[in-house]
Amino acid sequence: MNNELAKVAAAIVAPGKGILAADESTGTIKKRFDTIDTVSTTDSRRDYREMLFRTSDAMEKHISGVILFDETLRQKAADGTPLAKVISDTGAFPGIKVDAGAKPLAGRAGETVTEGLDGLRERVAEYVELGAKFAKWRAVINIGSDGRPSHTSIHSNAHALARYAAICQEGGLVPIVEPEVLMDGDHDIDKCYAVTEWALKELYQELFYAKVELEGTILKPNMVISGTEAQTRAGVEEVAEKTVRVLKNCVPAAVPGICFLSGGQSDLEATAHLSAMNAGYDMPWGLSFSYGRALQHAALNAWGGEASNVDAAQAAFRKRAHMNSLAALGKWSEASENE
Ligand code: 5MM
Repeated sequence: MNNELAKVAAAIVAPGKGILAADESTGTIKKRFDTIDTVSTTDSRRDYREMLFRTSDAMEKHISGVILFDETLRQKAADGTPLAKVISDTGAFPGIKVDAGAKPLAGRAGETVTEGLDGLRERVAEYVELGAKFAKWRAVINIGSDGRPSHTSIHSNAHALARYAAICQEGGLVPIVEPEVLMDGDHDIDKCYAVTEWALKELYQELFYAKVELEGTILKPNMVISGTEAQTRAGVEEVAEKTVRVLKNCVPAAVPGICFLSGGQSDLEATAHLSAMNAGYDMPWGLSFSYGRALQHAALNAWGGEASNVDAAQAAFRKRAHMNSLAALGKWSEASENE
């Protein structure tokens, strides 16, 4: 077992800590900036992300790792300090998204397979030089009444995740494996359970075949949740119970940590669900967050692209980081939001 990888993975899920997912690709961050009427440029992306990484109290106390896009890992703060150093100075690990995105899966309309394995060994070596300690690869699984997901989608994505994870471990990065079952659709929570179970069973089978050491990995899954257009929506306790049940059925205890994506849940839903799981269940792994939107949404809106709003935006980020830290400890309640 590679002890260094195991140490980093364990530190990512230290009690009350979780990950800030700030790895939006250029297209996605433009969409986010469009919502606040801000032009996405190299500098505006740098200013926004630097503002988050320099949020005192949030980073040091609640954030163990930050997932970056390639551009950000190479960028310097306004004062010339590499952004990776700004992050590591707070005690958090810089991480890197290494996939090249979800691309159409030939022969399977509406489904994708995540690409990016070509040249990955060489990129991992460079990212280690640039200071990254962990990596992330996101697979996207769609649910649809037209037979989605197909076995091809589940299998191809799990296979790619396992090949990515093995290359990362060989090169010295902790792989975060992210098989995201999307919330999009009118399916109920039990359909989400069934598809999540299938995706996770296939993933751990492929990780085994690829000889990935589970102690040096982190899982980033979706929660088991109703589709966004579902006629009835499962409540917090049902989401917590079914999510913990599927994870206990599929994820070996050797995995040190599970950090959820937020997937389009509201900020409060993402926090409430995580807290209910940690408060109500004994689990063999650390259970925390790796949120993008649910950590950044309030801060992005408060910032609005204006330097004069930096204090308000940092206060908004600090608050969501604190609330999700409480949730990772199972200590959040609605009252916490007003304290
Ligand atoms: C932050 O968004 C990440 C990058 O998305 P694109 O590759 O589409 O630009 C995304 O992978 C993210 O890390 C996860 O989906 C979790 O983010 P959310 O917003 O679902 O918590």
